[in-house]
Amino acid sequence: MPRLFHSPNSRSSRVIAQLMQMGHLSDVEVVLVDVPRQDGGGRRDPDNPHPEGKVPFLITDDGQEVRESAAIMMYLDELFGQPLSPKLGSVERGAYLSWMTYYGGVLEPVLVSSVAGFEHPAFASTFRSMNEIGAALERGLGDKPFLLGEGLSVADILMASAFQWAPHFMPDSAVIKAWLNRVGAATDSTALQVYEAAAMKQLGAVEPA
Ligand SMILES: N[C@@H](CCC(=O)N[C@@H](CS)C(=O)NCC(=O)O)C(=O)O
Repeated sequence: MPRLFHSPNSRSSRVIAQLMQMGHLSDVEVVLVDVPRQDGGGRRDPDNPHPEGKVPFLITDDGQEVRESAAIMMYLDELFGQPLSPKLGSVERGAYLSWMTYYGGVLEPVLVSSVAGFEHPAFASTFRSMNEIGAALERGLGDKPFLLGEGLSVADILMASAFQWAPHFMPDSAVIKAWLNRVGAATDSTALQVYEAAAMKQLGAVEPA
């Protein structure tokens, strides 16, 4: 069974959301680990094998290490028969790969720099800004309910997670807000919250006094 290193209410929560959506949460061993939190709480967990102590982190059945949310989400989707992504050779495949790499290559750095209030010409010329991200999402969505068409995909779960984490940086766009609402409605946020609350409690219980 693959082992997923997860810390509740963190970037690994979207992997839990994906596994729930696919109905395969019980097919992965979820190992709860602590991480340092923005509020000064938490700690680097010695039980987390990620070389920098981050989550999510996946160890496959063959002992291979997979890092980065997008890679882990694509790996797990493929492992369980691609219920949440277009198959190889299908027309949406290019858009799917684009969104999955756009997340880590552009959205995450731009969002974090916005949250940090960091500005630099070299940064802006490399990644652009939240304005371009808003435009890319509006253009990508067009009239479609989800990024790749009629159905929810891991691209929606990953891209939307950024704005679920930082709602105040959500582009001021009716199209994007409606999409985020659709992603929320298509996923079971209550089940995730219940899972995360229990995980938080469990994690607290294993922390040293
Ligand atoms: N780009 C990475 C980011 C991973 C990341 O920064 N995770 C945070 C959790 S929200 C973490 O583990 N922080 C702990 C630390 O920085 O030590 C991904 O999406 O997988």
